[in-house]
Amino acid sequence: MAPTIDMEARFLDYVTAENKVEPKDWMPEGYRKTLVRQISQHAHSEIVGMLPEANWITRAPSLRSKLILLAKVQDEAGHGLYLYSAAETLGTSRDEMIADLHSGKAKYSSIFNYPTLSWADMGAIGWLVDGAAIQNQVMLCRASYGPYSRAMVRICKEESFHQRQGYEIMLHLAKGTQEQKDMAQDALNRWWWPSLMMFGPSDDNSPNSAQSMAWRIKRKSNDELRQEFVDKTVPQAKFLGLSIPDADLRWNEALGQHDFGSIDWNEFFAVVAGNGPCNSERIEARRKAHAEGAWVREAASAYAAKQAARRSSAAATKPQAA
Ligand code: BYC
Repeated sequence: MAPTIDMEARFLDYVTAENKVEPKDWMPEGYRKTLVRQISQHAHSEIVGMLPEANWITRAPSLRSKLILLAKVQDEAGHGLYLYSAAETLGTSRDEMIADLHSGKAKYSSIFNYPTLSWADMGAIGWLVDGAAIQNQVMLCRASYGPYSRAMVRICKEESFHQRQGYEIMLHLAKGTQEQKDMAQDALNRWWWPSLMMFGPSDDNSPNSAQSMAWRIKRKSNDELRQEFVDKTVPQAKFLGLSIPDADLRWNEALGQHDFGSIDWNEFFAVVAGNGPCNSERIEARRKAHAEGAWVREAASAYAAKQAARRSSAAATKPQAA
């Protein structure tokens, strides 16, 4: 049935009244496409995001930190799986989504284009990257699409643990020797601006925001969330005794928030266009892992087919009740 203007208007009223949309409900094609784009990009980010952290599992400085990092990286895999499942409810297959990541058609978060050069980067990622992710994702727990919002509730709980894990590493280093403090400062210097870029382009340059907010997918704008993140993170850096690498950062009494310097949008758009420093390495690692996992997918499908055949032959031979 072709959608009518009336159906679109009723849909808008429905989501404006804070009702959840479920997979079998009618929805505008643009709503479906926006969700597939955003949720699959989010899923890809979780999976690609495992790579820079996995780089440090074998080099974690203690058994305790190794176990925690391992658990965190496994959590990211889980987040990717909840999100791929949520996107599948919109009628897109996981194979299609993964093929789009591997071909470069689908994006993943710009932040995972940067290399992890020292152990302090594990702290900076947890503190800043997971901190930015929580800032953005708490609003997504109220997204109008039911499967996405429910996946986000669990993801946010785990992200809070990740953020604390990162802050603990930073605290340890910042209160340690001068060399450790320098490592922590260097990590903050390198991750600060890319973390601010995670929130996406500024509001006047964000083509999807207005419609996504009208549909109650996004609940706050990119700039609003970025500002909240800066205001929350500045006192945390102060507590660590580290300096945020921004000469223009200062408290604005009149506005009750921090002013901060301008983001290098040329760098952001270059990364998003596929020219990030680690993009080819990340995509190559994902392609390789997918190819090497083919036998697992084949074995799982063969097992599922065998179980289904057993169930149907058992049903056929079961004596019928009189
Ligand atoms: N990176 O109109 P806009 C994590 C794209 S995982 C790359 O504002 P929208 C973690 C955007 O897709 C964190 N691309 O878009 C994992 C759009 O592209 P199209 C991931 C970006 O969607 C492991 C274009 O730019 N979080 O935390 O309204 C370990 C215009 O932007 C980025 C999510 O995915 C970017 N940073 O708003 C540790 C959250 N920003 O139209 C941690 C869910 C923008 O050409 N996503 N683009 O396809 C969202 O909330 C929204 O999609 C965004 C962007 C706020 C990111």
